[in-house]
Amino acid sequence: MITIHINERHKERAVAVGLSAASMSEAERSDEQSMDELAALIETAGGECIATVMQNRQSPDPKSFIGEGKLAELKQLIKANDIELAVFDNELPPSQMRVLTEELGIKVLDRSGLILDIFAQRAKTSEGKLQVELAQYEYLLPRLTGMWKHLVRQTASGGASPIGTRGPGETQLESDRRHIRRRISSLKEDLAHVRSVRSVQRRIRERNSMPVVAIVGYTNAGKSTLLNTLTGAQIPARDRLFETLDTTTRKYKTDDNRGFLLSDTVGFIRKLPTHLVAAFKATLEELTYADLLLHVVDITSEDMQTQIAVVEDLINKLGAGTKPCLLVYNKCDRYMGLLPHGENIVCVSAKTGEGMPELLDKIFAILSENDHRAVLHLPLNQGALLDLLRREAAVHSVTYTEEYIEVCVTVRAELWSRVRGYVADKNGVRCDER
Ligand SMILES: Nc1nc2c(ncn2[C@@H]2O[C@H](COP(=O)(O)OP(=O)(O)OP(=O)(O)O)[C@@H](O)[C@H]2O)c(=O)[nH]1
Ligand SMILES: [Mg+2]
Repeated sequence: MITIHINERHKERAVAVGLSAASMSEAERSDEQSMDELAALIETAGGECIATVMQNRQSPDPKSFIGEGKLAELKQLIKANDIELAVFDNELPPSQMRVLTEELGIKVLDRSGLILDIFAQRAKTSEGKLQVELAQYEYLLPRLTGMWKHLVRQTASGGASPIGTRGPGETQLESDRRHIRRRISSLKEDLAHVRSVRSVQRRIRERNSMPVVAIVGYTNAGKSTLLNTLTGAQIPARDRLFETLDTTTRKYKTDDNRGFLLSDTVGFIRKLPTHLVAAFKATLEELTYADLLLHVVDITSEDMQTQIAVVEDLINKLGAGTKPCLLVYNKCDRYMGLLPHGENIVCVSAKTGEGMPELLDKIFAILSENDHRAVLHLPLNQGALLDLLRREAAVHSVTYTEEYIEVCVTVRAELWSRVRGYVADKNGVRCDER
């Protein structure tokens, strides 16, 4: 007899629970869309969403959050379906999470905990790992008493560990809060170091005077696909939430030396744990230094307007609200409806390449708003400056005379101060359009 062994990883059976209470802010309430998204998050984390339970109340029950009756119903459902994990769509206060864990007798996570778990699973670079670990500890600190005892059993990381158990291991968690506080401050120091390395890189970049364009957007909108299409990068792009956690930057350059640096960033989602936003600030700092943001929107998503609002809110929170921004409606190849249009709007398909020329035109139009086009008369001994212009600016023509080198050039504002002293007499030659 031949036995075929299929190595199938056990998928934890989960129930998604959501509360919509009148006393909650609109963003905190659960609705059908946020529950669908929660189910997708459960799958992303490696679980299986077996059932969904929703509850409406005036305000959360101070003890059991969803109320006694609903709790009893949930218990039954869990028993009847061998459910091992309950995930709440709302952020659970530590005391209610403790009560729910005891009452239900299974693992209880909230949306923040689940997202943190996914991030822990995905973080690859040392910076990403530091950021996630910091966010996890800050999330855990107020929740230490009791509830994590049976949750966090073994050691950190590893793709096969149950949902909610990746990250800080048992030995660390069993030690006292002081230890965790110490760890938090050492993680913060490490991240500060990462930040200083970044600012050095940024200064080098500024000297190069390449403008920076940052791609932002809701998770799964197609940000990485766009970067890949424009620059030939090969970042994994998949139909999964939070595929990308690290910022990747690539150069886009035209034949005539115009170009920009294009950065892909971590996707946003509604109810993103505050600790995670704070921890990812170093990565997302890229946004505040960008010359232009491309806000990528999945036009096929039923939830598009909320997604746009969530991303805009986070852009504002990160201090990049005043940046020039293009709204890039993506996945137009799969959309049959009326396409939006407007000055700062482009409709594209990152997958088929449709709309890329128009997108690039708009990018260059915004980036070149502060450009200077001029005729320079460089002294003959300024060959090095001419070399710099050839590398960093768009040189339209070069003519050598006996007294000077005449250069017709378009330069970015950053480089202008280096060359403005050489601008030819106003009555001199004009720098004609090519
Ligand atoms: N039909 C279609 N699918 C697209 C398009 N752009 C991206 N996709 C698909 O959408 C899914 C998500 O794409 P990604 O590029 O990984 O999205 P992302 O915004 O980087 O996602 P995260 O990194 O998870 O935040 C993938 O399955 C892509 O193939 C498009 O223009 N048309
Ligand atoms: Mg991505």
